[in-house]
Amino acid sequence: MSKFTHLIIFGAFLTASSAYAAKQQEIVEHKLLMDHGDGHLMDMDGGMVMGQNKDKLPGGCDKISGDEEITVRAGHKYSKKFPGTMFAFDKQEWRIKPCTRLTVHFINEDNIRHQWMMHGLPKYLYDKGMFHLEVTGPAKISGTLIVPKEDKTYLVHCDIAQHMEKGMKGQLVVGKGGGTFPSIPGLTDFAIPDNYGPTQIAATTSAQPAVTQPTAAQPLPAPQSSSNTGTFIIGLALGLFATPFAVSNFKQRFKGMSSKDVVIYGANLGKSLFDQAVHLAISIYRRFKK
Ligand SMILES: [Cu+2]
Repeated sequence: MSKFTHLIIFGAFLTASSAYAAKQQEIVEHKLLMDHGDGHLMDMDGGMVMGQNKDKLPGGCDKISGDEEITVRAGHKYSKKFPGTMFAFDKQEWRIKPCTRLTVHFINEDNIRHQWMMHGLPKYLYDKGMFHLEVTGPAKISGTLIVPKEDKTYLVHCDIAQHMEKGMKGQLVVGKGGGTFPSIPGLTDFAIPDNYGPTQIAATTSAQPAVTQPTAAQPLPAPQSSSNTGTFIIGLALGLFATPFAVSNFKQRFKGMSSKDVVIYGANLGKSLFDQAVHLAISIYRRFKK
């Protein structure tokens, strides 16, 4: 075989193997994290744990009641069952007994950054009341915390801009829980409901105000077909008034130009004016045809 044939075979092999690798989308596990103290761990590849706590007991817990592990998956594909969302966790609620030592394995399946961020923890144990896992995917990262004794519902979300608003939101319920959060996909009511129902379409076509819809969900009225023509006429009028100024401008502009350049310039200007005139004629014709 010639050198050239070898090269082609090698190239084909490379293409096939890289395509296979892309299809597999291997989950990288971030295990070797550097401990920065106060439960803050990170590595140079963007893996981060904040609020790690394996041994400090929250107030009221005599001992760790038990060890639990949950695996949370994050990705665009989990949002598909929730209309109007773009991102989601595979589950929207986790239930844990008080004083449990909880290890969260967070698997980000997207090729972007996601977080599993829990809020409302006691600040004497958790900086800013947060426990937080973060990684650029596809990757896996794990962290551990001890949940307090009180019955409480904790907000969990991804804090990357717009990810929570687009669906990456859930809640961790300790004991019986307490309180609810709005807009958790499939779980709680939306703070601002989206509307994909037929009433919306009916309201738009009949141009009658939909009484039942909140104002925030109201669509803008469809632009009137005549408004374009109106704008154009105003523009044309302005253009005519401005012509004397334009002429003096042109005189200065043509200084030093050869006659050929002036002719080309004029031809281009003439063409654009002609196009506009045609456009005007067509819109006027359409208007009267109705
Ligand atoms: Cu995210």
